[in-house]
Amino acid sequence: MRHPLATFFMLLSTAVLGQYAHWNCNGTLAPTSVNPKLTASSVSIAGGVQEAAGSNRFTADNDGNADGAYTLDNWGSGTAPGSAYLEVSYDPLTFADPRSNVTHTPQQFYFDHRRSAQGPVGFVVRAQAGAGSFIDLGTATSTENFGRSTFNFPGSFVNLSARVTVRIYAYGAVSGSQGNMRFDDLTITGLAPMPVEFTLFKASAVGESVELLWQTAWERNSDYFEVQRSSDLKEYLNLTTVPSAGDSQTQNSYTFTDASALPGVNYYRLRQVDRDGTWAFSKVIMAVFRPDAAAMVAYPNPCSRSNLTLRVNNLDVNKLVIYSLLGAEVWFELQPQTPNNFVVRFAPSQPAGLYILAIENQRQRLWID
Ligand SMILES: [Ca+2]
Ligand SMILES: [Ca+2]
Repeated sequence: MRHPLATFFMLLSTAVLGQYAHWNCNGTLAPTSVNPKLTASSVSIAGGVQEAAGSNRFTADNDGNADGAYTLDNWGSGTAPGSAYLEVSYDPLTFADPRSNVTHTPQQFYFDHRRSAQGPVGFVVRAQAGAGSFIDLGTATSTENFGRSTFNFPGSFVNLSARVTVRIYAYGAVSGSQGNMRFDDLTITGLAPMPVEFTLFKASAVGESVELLWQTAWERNSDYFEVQRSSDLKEYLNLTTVPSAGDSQTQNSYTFTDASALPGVNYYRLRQVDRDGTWAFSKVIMAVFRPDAAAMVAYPNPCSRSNLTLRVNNLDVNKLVIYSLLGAEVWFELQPQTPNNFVVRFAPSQPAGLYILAIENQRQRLWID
C-alpha cells in the first residue's frame, strides 16, 4: 500500500573551490598537497632548460625556506617562447565503471617566481586537457624579486575526466643563455570534484513517512551525509546526519525515514561532506506525500507472532480485523508506538499461514511464519 509517488531528478550541484595540487619546491619536486580524488605529477622540464648545478638547484624561496625554490638555467635568448618549459600535471581517479570516474573543473594556476639579472624577462603559461591542444592561459613578466602570477583556466575546462597539464615557457634571457628563474608554490585550484558517485537516490512516500534510499558506487575520503528537506527548493532543513563508509570501492546503501514529511511536495537532497571539509550536493529528488489518503502498510511480510509493525494513515485502527482464509477471526494485541504506528502481537499458538489484514476498505495479505 503505497501512496502515489513521484520521483524527479533535477540538476542542482554546488561545489567549493579547493586545492587540486601543490608543489612547494622545498628541496623536492614531488607534490605536497593533493586532493584525494586526484594524483599530481612531479615537476618536470624539457626543451633544453637545465636544473641549476649543485646547491643552486634548490635555493631560498620567499617563505623562509633555504632550499625552498627550484632554479632552472639555460632558458635561451629568444624574445619569444621557445621549446623550453617546466611542466606539472594531475590526473583524476578512474575506475573500471566509467560512471564512477572523478570529474574535475580546474579554476586557477598560480606560482611564485624570481629571475636573475640576465633574465628570462617573461613567460607564457599553457594548459592542456587530456590529449587536446595546449591553450595559452596568458603571459607575465618576471623580476629580480619574488612575485606571484595567477592564470585562469579556460571555460572549456569543465567537468573534465582526463589529465590536465600545465607548462611554463620562460624566454627573453638578456645575456646569452645564462639567465635563471626560480619557481615556488606552483598551485592548481578547482571546484571540488564529486567525492562519491551516487548510483541511486530515491524517495518513496509510505504510510505517514517518506523513505529515502541512496547508494554509492564508491567513496573516497567521505565523512557523512546530511539529509536535507525543502518544500520550496529555497529553504532547506537539516533532517539528520548519516555517517558514510569513508573509503570504499564497493557499493554502499543508506536509508533514512522522514517521519515528519510535509503534506504535499517534499524535496530532498544530500549534502555529502568529506573529511577535509569539502562538500557537494546530490541532485534533488521529490516525493508527494498525501496525508489525506487512506493507507496502511504492514511489515515485515512474512512476519513472526511478535514483530509485525502496522502503519496506518487516515484509518481507524480500532476497525482492524485479521482473519484466516476460512474467515475465522484471529486474536491479536495492538501496542501503539506513535499515533500511526503499532506493533501487532499474535498468540504464541497462532498457526503459521496466510491471513488477511483489513481496516475499513484496505486489505493486505499477510504470511505468519
Ligand atoms: Ca612562496
Ligand atoms: Ca617553497
